[in-house]
Amino acid sequence: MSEQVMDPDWLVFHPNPKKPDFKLPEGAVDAHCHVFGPKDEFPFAPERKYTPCDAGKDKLYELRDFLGFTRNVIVQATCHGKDNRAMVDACRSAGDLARGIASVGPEITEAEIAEMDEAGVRGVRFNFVKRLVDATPKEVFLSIADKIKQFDWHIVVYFEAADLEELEPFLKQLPTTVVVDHMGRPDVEKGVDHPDFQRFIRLMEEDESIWSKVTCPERLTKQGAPYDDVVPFYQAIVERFEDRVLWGTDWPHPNMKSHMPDDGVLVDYIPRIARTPEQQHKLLVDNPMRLYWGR
Ligand code: 0GY
Repeated sequence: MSEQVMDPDWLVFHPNPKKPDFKLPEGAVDAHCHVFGPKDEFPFAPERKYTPCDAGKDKLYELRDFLGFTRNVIVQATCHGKDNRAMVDACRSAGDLARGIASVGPEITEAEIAEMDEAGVRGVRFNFVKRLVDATPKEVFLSIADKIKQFDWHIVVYFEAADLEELEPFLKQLPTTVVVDHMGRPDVEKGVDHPDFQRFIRLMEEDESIWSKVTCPERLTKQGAPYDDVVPFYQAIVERFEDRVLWGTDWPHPNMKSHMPDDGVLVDYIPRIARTPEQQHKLLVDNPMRLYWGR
């Protein structure tokens, strides 16, 4: 897959989102978003599983300002593989207003980690979603974890609900804070009480180093907007673990096939995830600031 041509079924991010009615607290962080290219400057990786549209830092920061966010955490997207240049460039050009999560291999050196740290990177992502990446052996992930822990970085993991049972011992073994993307992607049709989601809740109860992103209703919903079917899942997590949750737009929404969400509508959904102003402040300001700007 070397040609840098957008996939024919690719949905491009919303061209003109609504201005949110929900007023974000001062200093709010969009703690899960990506940059794609632009491909002429930062080509997509040969091993990628999809070829997206361009969605560079300028567009991301325009959206940040329009929605009322102050800061971003930019997660390396799989279409860039382990070439972190687009993400690092975006972090550097935002000054202190962006942090990054990288994808790296076991060959990463301390000097390379230190250089990314200086640019604002604060962690690595381990991806277990089979449609996005080829599998990486757990020993390889553990060796990466061992290298990054000295930098006080943490680990973001992306997996699907059915895989948690197999992954649980590995997650407990990781030596840093572990942030789970999109609550481990529960199957919302199965309900909050299903053993797969209960396993995730139990894991967070047992292991205080595990955090959750309460993100992506547009990905998890089976009913579509206004995403009523996902609300109980968010509330189950936020009510129990309000000090260990993060929120982000997921702009530019890779691999959305059903519809492209309006980012302003996603911001307006936040009060259904975190119901009180105190919970909203923790979710959008205190928690991401502690994890990403704490030093
Ligand atoms: C997400 C979700 C997806 C993709 C990626 O890095 C990526 O390619 O994260 C997805 O397709 O579910 O978290 O943005």
